[in-house]
Amino acid sequence: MEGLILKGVGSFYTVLDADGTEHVCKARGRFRKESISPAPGDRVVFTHKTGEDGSIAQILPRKNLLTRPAVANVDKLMIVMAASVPKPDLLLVDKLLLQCAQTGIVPALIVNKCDERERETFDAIFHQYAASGYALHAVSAHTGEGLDALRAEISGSVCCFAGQSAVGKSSLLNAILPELSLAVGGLSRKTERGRHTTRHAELWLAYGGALVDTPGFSLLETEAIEPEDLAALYPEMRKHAGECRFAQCLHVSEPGCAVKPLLDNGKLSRERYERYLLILEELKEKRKHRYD
Ligand SMILES: Nc1nc2c(ncn2[C@@H]2O[C@H](COP(=O)(O)OP(=O)(O)OP(=O)(O)O)[C@@H](O)[C@H]2O)c(=O)[nH]1
Ligand SMILES: [Mg+2]
Ligand SMILES: [Zn+2]
Repeated sequence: MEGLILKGVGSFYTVLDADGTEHVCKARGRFRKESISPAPGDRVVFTHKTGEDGSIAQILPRKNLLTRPAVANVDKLMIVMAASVPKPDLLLVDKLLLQCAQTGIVPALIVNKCDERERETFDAIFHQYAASGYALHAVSAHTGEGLDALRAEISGSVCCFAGQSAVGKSSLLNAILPELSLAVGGLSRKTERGRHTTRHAELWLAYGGALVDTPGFSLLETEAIEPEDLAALYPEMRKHAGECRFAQCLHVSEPGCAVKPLLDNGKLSRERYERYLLILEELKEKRKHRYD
């Protein structure tokens, strides 16, 4: 029979069948040998007998796979940040956006805790991503601000919520789906960081699709990016890259570059460009080591 994995704890998986019944299943040893593990979001073939644990026999082909934690077949990645604390890590946000661009997962930027927005943090996020064209939502799990727009955004797709610990991913899911009562944590007063309240990725069917809560960051399993290909993964740079004098322009200091001038007319955020340069250096370093 075919089913959908909702969650996995240890070596036990909860599989939902077409009738809406949940079955606890173990994965067959074969998967471990092939070093592939079933993940929430996987469509699987499984067998079961009354009174016994079921058994996952086959994982159907995947569209994509997020890792740390593993989630399969994701349509949209909701990248959640806080408008107050913890302070957003925009380098990580940019890296997640790049991985989405590589894999075709549609990202949306969600700025939560807008009820206690700190002007600088909030404005920085909106200014730096305005030119990218990515969906950008200001929300509050506590007051309900922006949640209707967020519901419309997630409708009909498998949406994975990712982002630093304590930005309010679980709180948002609780607010969107009143029947959920996910555990919500707090910030350590000393470090202003979260404590990883959510331990496992878990999937809930909702709004004609599914919502996935995750602990902390999900990084995608993607191919290495060649430095020359990096800018094409930024929507606001891609639009102009063909206008540079050199086809291989990295938009650093080449003459006749059509991308760098965008900084002066506000069509490219300076902060996001500075982080582009950092990532570009990282990719060049990585390539050096790959061919060492
Ligand atoms: N002011 C305010 N606080 C919020 C909001 N949403 C969540 N919080 C608080 O932020 C803290 C962390 O919330 P969680 O929902 O546990 O955060 P999380 O992203 O799921 O964290 P992990 O599971 O550790 O990854 C809790 O103290 C929440 O009450 C909000 O909209 N406004
Ligand atoms: Mg959580
Ligand atoms: Zn250029």
